[in-house]
Amino acid sequence: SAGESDGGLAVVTAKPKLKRPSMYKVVLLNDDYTPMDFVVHILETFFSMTREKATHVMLTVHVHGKAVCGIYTRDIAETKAAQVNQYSRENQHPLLCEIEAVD
Ligand code: TYC
Repeated sequence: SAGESDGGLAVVTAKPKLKRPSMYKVVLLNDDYTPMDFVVHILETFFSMTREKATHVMLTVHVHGKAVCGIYTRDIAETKAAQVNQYSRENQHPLLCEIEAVD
């Protein structure tokens, strides 16, 4: 604390140095083998998308090679990507989810 010679009644003037956390995109990558229905299921389950939104994002990945599923703090983004990759492997699909820093 600032001010040690006042018997505990200092006006503490230190500024709280708060930084917004760095944000990370969770990105889904295309492959030739994962069924479209499984990708839609992933987007509904792990990213709380409606069927319509999930279908649109899945088709964006299918056509363009990748798409952003969501933007989160680093810990949440890492956990989402790890959960998607583990669940995909458990179901024997090669689907890949990655994170990348927001510019
Ligand atoms: N390209 C896959 C297919 O034709 C579908 C697919 C979409 C796979 C999105 C992965 O992230 C993905 N069955």
